[in-house]
Amino acid sequence: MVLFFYLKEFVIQGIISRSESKDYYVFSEKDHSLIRCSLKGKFKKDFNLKKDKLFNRDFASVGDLVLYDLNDDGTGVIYEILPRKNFLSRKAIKTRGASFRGERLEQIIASNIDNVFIVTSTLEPDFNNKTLDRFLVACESAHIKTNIIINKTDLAEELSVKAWAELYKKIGYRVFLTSALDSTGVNDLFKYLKGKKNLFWGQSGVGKSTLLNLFYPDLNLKVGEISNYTSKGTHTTVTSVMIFVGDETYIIDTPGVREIDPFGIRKEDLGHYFIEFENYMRECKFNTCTHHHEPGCKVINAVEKGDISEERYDSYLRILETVEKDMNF
Ligand SMILES: Nc1nc2c(ncn2[C@@H]2O[C@H](COP(=O)(O)OP(=O)(O)O)[C@@H](O)[C@H]2O)c(=O)[nH]1
Ligand SMILES: [Mg+2]
Ligand SMILES: [Zn+2]
Repeated sequence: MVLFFYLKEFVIQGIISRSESKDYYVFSEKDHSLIRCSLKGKFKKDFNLKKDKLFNRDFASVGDLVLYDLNDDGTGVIYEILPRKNFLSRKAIKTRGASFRGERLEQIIASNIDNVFIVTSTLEPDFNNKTLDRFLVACESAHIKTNIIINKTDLAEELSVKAWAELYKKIGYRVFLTSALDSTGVNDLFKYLKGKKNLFWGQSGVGKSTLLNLFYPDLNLKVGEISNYTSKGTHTTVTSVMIFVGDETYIIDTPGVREIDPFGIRKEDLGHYFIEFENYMRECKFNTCTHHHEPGCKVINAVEKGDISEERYDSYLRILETVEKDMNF
């Protein structure tokens, strides 16, 4: 018993802020300084068993609560990753030699998140509801509180996206209309970040980093990073970065992506992640209904009556086509 208490004194907990090749930078619980850590050998042993490169990156993710020991030189060794409250992921992009048996692997974006903000823009890039819905499905399947930002309102002459904003509000999402250029709507958004771990996600170029720099001028996040490909066309492993901004508040900026595929979703479960389908789905004749063609489908019925938007249903059908592709259940 005495020994137990003695050891407990030396347990140091932290949160992974970012990874860089084999190193993980961990916020120390005490003062939020960043400690460069390596992973203890036992994790690597597990990795070798998988014989797969991508698993290496996904062992520990940004946002993970970890326990680590300090070395004399101030670096650390992570010896335990605590269970995740949640984690956000996507299908990993196809990388030659990265997968075995041909399936697409899961890439974790971050874990232990309180709020996701899916950032879109009115123009440059054009607002794309299908892309937004793919991001929403990924968030809903991770059971994380999800919000929508439509940025660059200064570019849209008369707010062409207003109908979209109304649609998503009606479904139940909080929708923020912002312009990082003239600061429209940003104060309202700012209030929701306090005391939470907030992840900003969305296509590249929509203004994630610009918005975050506006909230926290000290951040100096790089703006205009179009993709995670270098000028030579090679893929660089840019990952998410978690930053502590004071007041128990953290933000996670994510690297540029063009599209995402939600990971690990079965056809019969997809409807749950279109949150307005939920009430109708319960009444479908078959409990394995995929709301595609089945007789007695109440979702199809609601689309016909105009209670579910055709655009959302159309998105649903498109994702349904691809959701189990390359999967290995
Ligand atoms: N007009 C306008 N441009 C913006 C706005 N927000 C960001 N931008 C520009 O959009 C480009 C991409 O911004 P960035 O923050 O790097 O996007 P990210 O890839 O989502 O992080 C940059 O040139 C920004 O200056 C906005 O509200 N209005
Ligand atoms: Mg960015
Ligand atoms: Zn149905």
